[in-house]
Formats: sequence, structure tokens, C-alpha cells
Amino acid sequence: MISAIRDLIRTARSVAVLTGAGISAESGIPTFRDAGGLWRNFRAEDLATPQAFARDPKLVWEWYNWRRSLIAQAEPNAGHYALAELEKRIPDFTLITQNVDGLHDRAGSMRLLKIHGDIWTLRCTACGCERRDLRPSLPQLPPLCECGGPCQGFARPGVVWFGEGLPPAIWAKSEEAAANADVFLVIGTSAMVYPAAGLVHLAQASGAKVVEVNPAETPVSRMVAFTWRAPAAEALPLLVNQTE
Ligand code: BJW
Ligand code: ZN
Repeated sequence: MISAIRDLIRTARSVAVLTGAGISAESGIPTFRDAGGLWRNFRAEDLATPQAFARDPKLVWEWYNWRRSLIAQAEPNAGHYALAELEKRIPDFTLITQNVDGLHDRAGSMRLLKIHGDIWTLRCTACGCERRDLRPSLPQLPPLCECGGPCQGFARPGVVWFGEGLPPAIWAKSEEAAANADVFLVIGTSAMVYPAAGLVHLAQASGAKVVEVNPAETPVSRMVAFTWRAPAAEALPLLVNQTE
């Protein structure tokens, strides 16, 4: 199967990739929906919402502080690096990630679309201004806007919560990449959260060969051309090394 996937990639005109939390699992960052993904018995669906933030911003920020601290200690793994390497070899390549952890950037990926935002960005709920803040754990929760204006609004994480739209320009580019891809790799995502999971269907309907890399079955496993049951950090380096 590896050589068949390798051949697909080698002869592809355009490759697009969708990653999810599973690609960062081997960097020590818990996924959302596997065992170990819970924080104080909360699910992402409980905390990653505008309603949860309105009700208890400190609680939501404590969750993000916990995650920021874990991510700050983590390093990109062989899966992240393999995708950065693949990008160098394929002229038309797009990496679409649902992850907010920044590990793809740190591995060197450049043609990267972050459809769910970035945990290291803070956005003011009053004036909308954004700033980067790389401190692993923020001391004051919730943090205040630092735009220098009079707003004094709460800052929130610069990520996309349930019920919120995805950044329109980034989403448009993601749909275009999925629709134009000859090969679409789906890596480490449960494919349960929409509209991200819809990219797999769009790619397939537009004629792409879809390849899934995931140790577990997902709702898209049965529709894809290949489903490779392996951890991303093991599978992706094999794929890249064999495309040389
Ligand atoms: C490994 C591994 C290893 C483990 N190697 N793999 C259509 C149908 C039904 C519902 C909806 C729909 N359209 C919209 C909705 C509602 C909702 C939704 O999808 N709900 C579902 C839960 C049912 N979607 C939304 O609300 C979205 N917005 C929207 O649609 O707006 C439209 C609109 C808005 C306003 C007006 C009008 C229209 C927004 C979704 C935002 C999701 N946000 C989060 C949080 C981001 C910020 C943060 O990180 O804090 O995004 S939730 C969370 O889930 C996060 C993730 O990106 C996302 C996906 O999770 P992912 O990455 O797939 O992780 P897991 O844990 O689920 O899976 C891990 C996988 O890895 C597993 O399969 C493992 O097996 C695997 N694995 N080890 C490889 N080593
Ligand atoms: Zn502000």
C-alpha cells in the first residue's frame, strides 16, 4: 500500500492535506475525542463555544492556559517534518490544518491554511484587535485588551469555536485546494467537525484520490481510496522517504 500511495503522490499535479489533532498526538498533545482528551471532565463541545466564554471566561481561559503550557513544551514530530518536506517537493501543495498549536509552522510548513485559528493569538472581544502572545500561561484571566484605546475589553483566544464561522479567505482557499487536488491526504482527524470534514467529501467529489492516515476508523474511512492504519509520525516519514 505504501508504494501505491507513493506513486499517487509522485504523479500528482496537485496535493492537498487536511490535518487534525492526531498529527500532534506523538508530540504529547492530547487529541479532543480520544481517551485522555478530557480536561477536568469537560469536552471541547463544552468549552470551545462563545456561550461557555460568555458564562465563565476564566474557566475557558484556564483550559487554554493548560493547553498553551503543554504546547509550549512540545516539539514538532516526524509527521510534521515529513509534511514540510513534502511541500518542498510538490509545486502545487496546500496544507490545511484544524490545529491551533502552531507545530506545523515550527516544522517549517509555509503553504499552510489554519482554518480554526491559532492558540497564540489573542483577540479583543470589544474592539477586535489581535496580538500574538507566546507566554505559555497567562497570569491574569481573562486577559484584557492591550490596544491602548479605551475599550478595556476581555481578550479571547484567536480560535474558531462551535457556532462561529471559519475565517472566510482562508476557508475559500481551503475549498479551492480541496477541489483542485489530485491527491488529498486526511491525517489524524476524527472527521466529525464540519465544515472541515466536508473538505474530504469535496475533494473526493472533485476527483481526488483520498488517502487517510489514522490508527482508528472514522466516518470517511469507507469512502477513501486508501486508509492507512498507522500513527502519523510513523507513516508520513515512510511516505516522504519513498517519494525521493
Ligand atoms: C491519530 C493519532 C496519531 C490519534 N496519528 N492520528 C454539519 C453537520 C453537523 C454539524 C455541523 C455541520 N456544520 C456545522 C456544524 C456544527 C459544528 C460541528 O461540526 N459540530 C459537530 C461536533 C457535530 N461546527 C461548527 O460549529 C463550525 N462552525 C460552523 O459550522 O459555522 C457555520 C455558521 C456559523 C455561524 C452562522 C452560520 C453558520 C466551527 C467548528 C469549530 C471547531 N473548533 C474546535 C476548537 C478549535 C479551537 C481549539 O483548539 O480550542 O476545533 S473543536 C475541535 O474539534 C478543534 C478541532 O480542530 C476539531 C476537530 O477535531 P480533530 O482534529 O478531528 O480531533 P479529534 O480528537 O476529534 O480526532 C483525533 C483523531 O486523531 C482521531 O481520529 C484519532 O484516531 C486520531 N489519532 N492518534 C494519527 N498518532
Ligand atoms: Zn480592545
